[in-house]
Amino acid sequence: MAFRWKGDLKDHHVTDEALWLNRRQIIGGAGGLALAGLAGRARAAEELEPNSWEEITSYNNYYEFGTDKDDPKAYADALTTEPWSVTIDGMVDKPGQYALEDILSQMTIEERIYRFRCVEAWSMVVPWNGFELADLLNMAGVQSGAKYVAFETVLRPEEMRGVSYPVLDWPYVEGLRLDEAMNPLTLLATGIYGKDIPNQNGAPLRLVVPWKYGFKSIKSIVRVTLTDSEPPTSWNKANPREYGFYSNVNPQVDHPRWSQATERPIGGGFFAKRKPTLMFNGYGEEVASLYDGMDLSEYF
Ligand SMILES: Nc1nc2c(c(=O)[nH]1)N[C@H]1C(S)=C(S)[C@@H](COP(=O)(O)O)O[C@H]1N2
Ligand SMILES: [Mo]
Repeated sequence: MAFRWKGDLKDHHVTDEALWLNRRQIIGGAGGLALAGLAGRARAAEELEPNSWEEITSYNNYYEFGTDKDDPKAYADALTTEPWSVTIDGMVDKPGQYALEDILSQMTIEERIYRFRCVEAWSMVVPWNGFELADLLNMAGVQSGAKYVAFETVLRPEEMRGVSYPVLDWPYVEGLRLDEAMNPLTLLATGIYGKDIPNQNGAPLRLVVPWKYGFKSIKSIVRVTLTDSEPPTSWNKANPREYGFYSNVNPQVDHPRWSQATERPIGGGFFAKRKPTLMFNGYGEEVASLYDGMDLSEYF
């Protein structure tokens, strides 16, 4: 079913977190998980307590706007996100430049509450709105030889003050194996708390892969390419010893400079009790089989 997200949003006046919480309570009380106008999906993660809008939108990583956690909120507004189009190319039946509006008119927007865990050992819980990456790939028609999906962030030096510094090799790029990309947990997010996704979180379209570290969730995507070889990824290029292609959340594999066994939930205060990190960020039941037979300390 087609769902015109932006139009519906304005109609429903979903303006803040309090309203969102209230709406969930009402719907929860009626005994259903499905949200009004949204196809809901029962997940253990739905029971997580989400972080506040303020926390989710003011402690960010988006190096195109600076390397400090508060830079994206301060500077990402400079990015023009309308109009927006995404080039889908490589091993697909229908390559081309797709207007985001046209893509959205064919996608079903859902709400998914996912654990989000960063490699620097902090974590949040985010109520995303988005659609399954698999739906976009199926729309473009994946050819039989394709094995990987490569993603690219927009590169606009005149709007992105951080790209004049060579902290990463711009544009930011990421990749997934095709089966990871097709997994129903993998989302392309367009919103948070029922509102349009703010620029600092990757407007208008960003990847969310809940069993992987945060840096896999590439922001402001302009290109999706199907390939038969493993694509380069920004953090792996910058430091291959510290960041692998897979980047699955794994408490047993430490980052060379810090332990990955526990995490600090954002919002609990800096001295809040650290929590043990869960294998695959708690999504093992859904994704562990993707890695059967692989040595995850080698393929980290
Ligand atoms: N284009 C781009 N995407 C990016 C990044 C970036 O610097 N540039 N940072 C990554 C990292 S390291 C993290 S932890 C997450 C942060 O997402 P959030 O700000 O929505 O929490 O975005 C990822 N996506
Ligand atoms: Mo990160």
